[in-house]
This record gives sequence, structure tokens and C-alpha cells, in this order.
Amino acid sequence: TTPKLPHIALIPSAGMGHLMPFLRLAAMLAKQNAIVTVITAQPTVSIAESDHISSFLRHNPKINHLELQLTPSFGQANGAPVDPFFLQMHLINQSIHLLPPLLSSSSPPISAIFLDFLLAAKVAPIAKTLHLPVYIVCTSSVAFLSLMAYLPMLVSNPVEFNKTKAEINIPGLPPMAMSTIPPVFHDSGHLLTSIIITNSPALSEAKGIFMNNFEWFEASALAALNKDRVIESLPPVLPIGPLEPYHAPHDDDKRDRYRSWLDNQPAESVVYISFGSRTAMSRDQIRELEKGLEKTGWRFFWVLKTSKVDKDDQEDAEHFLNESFLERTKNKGSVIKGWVDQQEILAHPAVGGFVSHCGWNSVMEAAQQGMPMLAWPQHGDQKMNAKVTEEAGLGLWERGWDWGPSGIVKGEEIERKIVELMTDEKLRERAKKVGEEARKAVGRGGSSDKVIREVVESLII
Ligand code: BUP
Repeated sequence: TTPKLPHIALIPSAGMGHLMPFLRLAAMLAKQNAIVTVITAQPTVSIAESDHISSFLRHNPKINHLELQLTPSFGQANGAPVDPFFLQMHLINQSIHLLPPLLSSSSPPISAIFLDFLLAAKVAPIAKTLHLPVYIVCTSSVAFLSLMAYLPMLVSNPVEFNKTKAEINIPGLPPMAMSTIPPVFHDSGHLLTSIIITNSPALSEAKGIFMNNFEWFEASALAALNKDRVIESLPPVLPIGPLEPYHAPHDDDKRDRYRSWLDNQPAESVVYISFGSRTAMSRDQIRELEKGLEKTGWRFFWVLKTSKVDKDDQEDAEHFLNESFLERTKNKGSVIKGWVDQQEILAHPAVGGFVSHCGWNSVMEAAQQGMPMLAWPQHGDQKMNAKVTEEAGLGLWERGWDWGPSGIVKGEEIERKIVELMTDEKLRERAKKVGEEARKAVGRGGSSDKVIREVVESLII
């Protein structure tokens, strides 16, 4: 009989940082002739998510789509407002009883599930009942995966895992500075913390853990995990990145305008600034960033966000910026509100540096382009990702920078660091080397390419 192509179900959790790598993986698997079904939660938190799902499906008509209908919720727990993305992660788990009928009615029958780490505990038992192999997709760095995998051990030892300690020790890894650990991890009642603690033990149920990463980039942390040094029961940790952007041509007026703006700038003359899809900037910090950018004299392309969820972020950039700043910089800079194609911007020859919050997808996109970064992390995994970025030689990281409750970074500081980002030739060289290694990994026969091919082949029946 002819071998049967595997039918893989992909299940992401909430937010663009989770959706994007899953869609990229879906496209990659389809290219290797796997049959692919993407299962997403409905409704999504952000417009960006629903827009990307529909445009992805339009341009990848062979990929199937199923929806998990969530029960509406009021976004409150114990009266306190909850981060809508964390709440969504929780709600997807609460609605997971809707998954088995979706899986069993798929045709041809599903042969494997690739699911988000944040769904592992609920989905692994379902997969077991259906005799389906499970691969977990981790959307962060290997360093952060280690921390999440070890978190149940940490929280069970409050004496050691104490905010006042300078660092923590995870077996097999260099000490981690407490300042890089998300403060909410000290509160096991916090929604994100409890989601992670619940899901970590289920990592061991999977056949492998995929990382949007490549061996060279985080080699020693990967080796530690794969030698059972962090925790014993982990399955192989498999770097398959940087995940390649999928084909989804998108032309609209806004895009045409910023593309042609970039086309008219000299090579490597533009600083690209973005803090990802979920991080809003305060008015005070916006003022300081304006000052810093203007003083550097470098050209800039700044994606401005002023609300956590895009639905609430409707005003134009002009509404938040100083009129005189806009007037003085009109030939030097561009400030955009709303979604841009980051992958395309990072690949543009005019862009020479990236000021980033260090969301993991952004780090991998910069790695792929060999783009020097200035890490300006805020919360979640970002500080740990910033450290990884610095250690790999891809970026600079000024540890004291914080906004929000802990303070504002002054314009002069920003100016100094951006000048360093744009003029440090050693950094540019190292970043180029990172880009070469990244492209080697995903090229035919490269380390990441080999891993994903082997997994798909192993699923052919
Ligand atoms: Br904003 C924005 N265009 O305008 P991260 C983001 N992206 O293409 P996250 C755009 O979304 P947190 C935009 O290239 C990346 O693939 C970007 O994921 C793309 O950060 C993705 O970088 C964003 O992991 O923030 O998830 O937005 O770290 O807070 O989860």
C-alpha cells in the first residue's frame, strides 16, 4: 500500500506571539506535504489574530481550519482586571472538552497533535485516549523553557525562590539573575503563573518539544536540557527555526506608503522601533523616546502602541506625539500606528538596527536577518530573551531600563544607546554571523531543517 501522509492538528494559544509561529509551522508542514489542520479559539482577543487567521487561510487554501468556540467571559477574577491574553489562555483550557469531537470528526483521521505549551496538561490526556502522538511547541527561548519546566520545583521551595535572592540555580544551567525572572512567578495564584505550573509537568507526555530557535543560537542551554540536566523527564528539545515567514501578500495604502518611505532611505540608516503586539507605551515614555530619537540624528521607523489590545488602539500617531517633533523630524522619521509587516521591515536594506521588547518571535526574526538589536525588555520572558540575545552577540542590553511602574528611560540615555546600536561595527559583524548561522540552520540539510523533516517522516504511516 502507498504510505499515508500524516494529518497534523496544530493548536496555538492566545496572542500574536503564539499564533504567528504556529501559522509559520503550518505552512512549513504543508510544504512538506503533510495535511494540516489549524485549530484556533473563537473569538480571538485581538483584531490582529483574526485578520491573520483569515488572510493565512486565504493564501494557503490547502490548510484546514477548525474553531474552538469559547464561552464568553467578563475578564474579571476576584474583582481584579485580568490581562485579556492570559484570560484567553485560561479560557481555551476551560473549553478544551470541545476538542475531542473536532479531532475525531477530522478526515482523514488526525495522526499527530502539535500544541502550544500552555495547553499541554489538558490536551495530552485527550491525545493519549485517541492514541495520538503529541509534540509541544514552545514559543519562547530555551532559557525560558528551562525556567518554566523547573518552575513547579521553584515554587515548592519558597525559601530558595525568594524575591530578595540575587539569583536562582537550575541544575545544569548557569545561575539566573532574579531580576530576569518575571515577578509574577513568585505569586502562584497569578493566572499566568498557575497556567505554567499546571502545564509544565505535562511536557514529559510529549514526544518532543519544538523550539522556534536554532542549535547555534542557544547551544549550551539546549545541550543541558537534552542531557536531562534541568529536569529528568523532558522529551527531546528540538530546534526547528527560525521559522520561515509564510507567503501572504498584503497590499494596502498604508503598506505602500511605508514601503516607499523605506525605499527612499539610504542603506542601514534607519532604526526600527517596536515593542510587540501587547505592550503599550505611556505618554511620558513617548516624550522621552521622541527626544532621544531626534537627538541621535539617525532616521527612524517607529511602530507606536498605546493600548494592550489593538481594538482599543484606534487613534492616529499624531494624537500622541508632539506636533513640533513631527514637524522637525518629518524628513527623518516615520511613526506608524497599527500593524506593519515586521518581517518585511527587518529584511529591508534601509533598516540598520532594531530597538525591541525582545518578544521571542522578534528575536528570531532579527536573528534571521542578522539585524543588530537594542534589547529593551519589559515583562514576561522578555528579560531572559534579552540576555540570550546579548549572549549570542545579536544585541545590546542595558539592564537598568524599565518603564511603567519602575520608571522612565530618559531621552539622553536612549540617544546614547541608539547611537551605539547604529555605530558599533563589532556588533554589526557579530549580528551578520548570527544571520549566516540562522540561514544555514534552515537551509537544506541544516540542523533545523533536518529535525522537522525527520519528525514529519516519522509520522508517515
Ligand atoms: Br506589533 C507587530 N507587525 O506590527 P513577539 C508584530 N508583528 O509583524 P509579542 C508584526 O508579531 P510579547 C507588528 O514580527 C512577531 O512575529 C512580529 O511576536 C509580528 O512579541 C509577532 O515578538 C510578535 O514574540 O509580545 O508576542 O507581540 O512578548 O509581549 O508576548
